[in-house]
Amino acid sequence: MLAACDTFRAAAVEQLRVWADRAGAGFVSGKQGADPAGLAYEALEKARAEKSDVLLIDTAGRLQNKKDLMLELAKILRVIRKLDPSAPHSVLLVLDATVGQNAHSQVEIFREIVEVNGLVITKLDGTARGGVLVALAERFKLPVAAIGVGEGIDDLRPFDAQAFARNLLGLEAQ
Ligand SMILES: Nc1nc2c(ncn2[C@@H]2O[C@H](COP(=O)(O)OP(=O)(O)OP(=O)(O)O)[C@@H](O)[C@H]2O)c(=O)[nH]1
Ligand SMILES: [Mg+2]
Repeated sequence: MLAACDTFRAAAVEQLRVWADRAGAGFVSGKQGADPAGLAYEALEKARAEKSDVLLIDTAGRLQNKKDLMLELAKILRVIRKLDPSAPHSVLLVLDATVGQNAHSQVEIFREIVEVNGLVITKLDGTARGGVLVALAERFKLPVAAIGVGEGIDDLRPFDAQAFARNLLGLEAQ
């Protein structure tokens, strides 16, 4: 099930609804501007009631220097823990590879607010900056959960270190 907790950006909900439909997943959304934490709580209740295997809570993109938005992220965690103290079972930080070295400060600051335990690096198709992933892995010891190499449904791929390293060096896939 997908929960559209980016209630901030106007098109975010409809965009996610399309992906939920394509993937055959359940979908939970609220009004624009609704409290993301309250919505996440409702989504977790619904996912449990419907016995969904996985609930993905999509939160709004934010710059790490926006204090209120960072605190909002912490609130989402506090609120869903009222239903399940062990939630969330995974916190993935999605980084756009085109930001290059700026990714370091993003990971650093997000980790102070929430327990990030995996990275997703997108837009590796459009950049020669994929090397930042190596630096992040080395520095933060965070697993890379997935990489994005395009806009299609199959373009969010599991990360394969060997294949990624060969590609980075311009070697053929094995
Ligand atoms: N080429 C390419 N485009 C991508 C990739 N991942 C996402 N996009 C496109 O980038 C745009 C933004 O993607 P979103 O998924 O909305 O990004 P987001 O991280 O949710 O953005 P915010 O929530 O607004 O911060 C969309 O048009 C996507 O189709 C990728 O790996 N490669
Ligand atoms: Mg988004």
